[in-house]
This record gives sequence, structure tokens and C-alpha cells, in this order.
Amino acid sequence: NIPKTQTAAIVTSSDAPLEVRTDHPVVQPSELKPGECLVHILSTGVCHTDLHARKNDWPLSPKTPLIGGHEGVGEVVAIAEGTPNAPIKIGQRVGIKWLAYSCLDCEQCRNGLEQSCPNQKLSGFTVDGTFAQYVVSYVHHVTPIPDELPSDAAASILCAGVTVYRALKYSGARAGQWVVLPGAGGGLGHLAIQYAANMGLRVIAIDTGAEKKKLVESLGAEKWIDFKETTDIVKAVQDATGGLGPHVAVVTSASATGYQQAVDYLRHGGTLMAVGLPGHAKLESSIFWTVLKSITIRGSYVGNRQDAVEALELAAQGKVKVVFAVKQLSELSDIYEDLDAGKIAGRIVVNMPK
Ligand code: 8ID
Ligand code: ZN
Repeated sequence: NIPKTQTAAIVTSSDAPLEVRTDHPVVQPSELKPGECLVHILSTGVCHTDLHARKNDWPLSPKTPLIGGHEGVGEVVAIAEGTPNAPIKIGQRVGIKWLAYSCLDCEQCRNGLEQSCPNQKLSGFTVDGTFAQYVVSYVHHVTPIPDELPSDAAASILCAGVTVYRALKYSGARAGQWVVLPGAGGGLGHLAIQYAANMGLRVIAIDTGAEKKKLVESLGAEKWIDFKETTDIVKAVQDATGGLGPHVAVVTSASATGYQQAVDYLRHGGTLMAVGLPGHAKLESSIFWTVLKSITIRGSYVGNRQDAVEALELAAQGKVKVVFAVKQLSELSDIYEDLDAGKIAGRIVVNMPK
């Protein structure tokens, strides 16, 4: 009962309109290669990374034509014949993440840095992603979805959640310390507030507009700084902590401006976790003050399979909740426009046509 055609959102080039087609072919179970599975997508989040891919505004280019999407939850409907030891079953609900595949046999994979595997496949970038009803994925990389979590509520944990969970985990931040979150009102940022709160951190949220202010305060941010209304961000951030500055900054702003003052406002010994991905900007910070303040700067790129399990577990316990509005796949173009304009507080999740 797997159909021959499906609805999918297809990018043919960065300047052509997005096409939502109803006659896109479905890869049939007999065509799957060992290790692959076919997933019937129920819900998928829309990440700002999908917009970067759609606009082709990164130093790396996506495949074309491209089906984007990498926060997908769906049901396994087929597993390739000749797949030994599949850790998933037909009928099980699983999540598809940005890192669709890694070899699990190279040095990076063995070290748990699966996202740096030279044989990686990226969902919605180097392979077709979750803005389609049926997606080919990989049995060792799809993530089981806990029963407590509805599909639409789980979707954005698979990228936004995992990413900020890992960034905080590796930031070295400890209970009672201050973390500043430029981009706090967006998809990644609003989840970062909640994971940070669960770690016992005190949160300073930076973003703009009344809607995002309300959102971040409702999620437990102790201080709010509107980056469009504040002339001296460094002073505002340091004042919020009583003068010394935050111990950690997790920057999820999609623009370079969110990074600009981080080294200046961080506390001595502080850590900048770089997460947001403006494609061509340089990280500009004073070398002198980076040295004198003993600042650590670290990139943090999604997460591995274990990070995904841990990030989902906290969501399953109700400790972290994606704040999302539901839309249809046919509205994806408009969703991209709103993301581009910074109009989306929290996340948009698309419920797929059955
Ligand atoms: O693995 C990774 N490192 C990873 C994973 C997933 C996403 C990185 N990302 C990247 C995306 O590609 C994108 O560049 O993180 C960035 C944020 O993704 P998102 O959270 O999905 O985007 P969003 O919902 O648009 O949120 C971005 C927020 O940043 C704010 C915006 O107002 C928005 O709420 N913002 C901007 I743009 N400039 C800001 C500034 N100067 C700012 N907030 C504070 N200060
Ligand atoms: Zn993403």
C-alpha cells in the first residue's frame, strides 16, 4: 500500500519559485539499498537551515533539485532487504535529523563526532529531506521517538533541540551560572532557554519584538534585551549579570550581528558557543581581549545519535516543549518569507498530507 507518487516541496534553483508537486515519485521498498528504510512523514519542522539551503547562501551548495527538511517524524513503512541488525521495526515512529547518515567506522564516528564523518549524508541538503510524504533514510541513524511525544511536538527536537542541547552540554556551563542567548526567540533559541533552565542556568535572552519578548519570558528567561532597541548591548548584557558578564554565550542568531559583541560582554574565562550559521560572515573579535579574558570560542554542529536520544528524553519528560504553530506544506514559501523577515517566534511545524 505504498503509493507510486507523493506530495513534495521541491527547490529547482535558488531563484525559481518553490514547487509543491503532487506527482513526485516514491522510492519503492524493492529499490532500497541495504541499511536504508522508507519513512512515511507525519510532521516536519522548518529550520532556518532549510532557508539557507533554499537560498543557497552558504559556502557549501545543496543538491538540486532539492527536497529540503531535516526535522521529520514519521513511521517506518519499509526496511531494505538484506539489512542486518536493523535497530528499528516497521510501524515504529522515528525521527530524521540533519545528519541522515554517517559511516560509523571512521575516526570521527568512532570518536562520537558523527557529524564530521567524511562519508556523511545530510537530510535536505546532500540527500532529499522531510518536505515529502515518503523519505529514504538510514536504519542506524533514524532516532526512535518516545511514545509520550506527539509527532508534531517531537519534530523540532530533532534539529533545533539536539543542536542547542549539545551546545549547552559542551559549553562547560554549570548550575547557577549565566548564559546569554542571542537569537533566543527563534527556533533554536527558544529551546536553548528551556534546556539551559533545566541545567540550572540563568538566562539572558537577546532578540527583538514584543512577541519574542513574551515567548522568552514565558519560558523562563530572567532578562530580556531587545537588540534593535538597545544601543549598548555589551553594557546591557553585563548589567544584567550584575557587572561581570555571562559565563557562556550560545549564539543562534542567523545573522552575523548576533556574534559581534560576544567576546566583549563575556565574563573572563567565558565561552562562546558558535551555532548560528550566517554563510559568509567572519567571526570578528578582539584578539587582545580574547587572550586577556581567556575566552574560549567553540563551534557546535548539530549532535550525534546519543545527543538526539538525550534531547528527546527531556522533551518526553515534559521538561522542554517546542512552541510551534502548525502549517501545511503548500505554505512553505510563505514560511520561508516569514523566517527571513524574523517574524517567527518559536517554530513552524508542517503536518504532512496523509
Ligand atoms: O548545528 C548547528 N550549528 C545548527 C543547527 C541548526 C540551525 C545551526 N543552525 C543555524 C541556522 O542555519 C541559522 O543560521 O542556526 C541559525 C538559527 O536557526 P533557527 O533558530 O532555525 O532560526 P530562527 O528561528 O530564524 O531564529 C534566529 C533568531 O535570531 C534572531 C532572529 O530575530 C531570530 O529570532 N536574531 C538575528 I537574525 N539577529 C540577531 C541579533 N543581532 C538576533 N538575535 C539577537 N541579536
Ligand atoms: Zn536545522
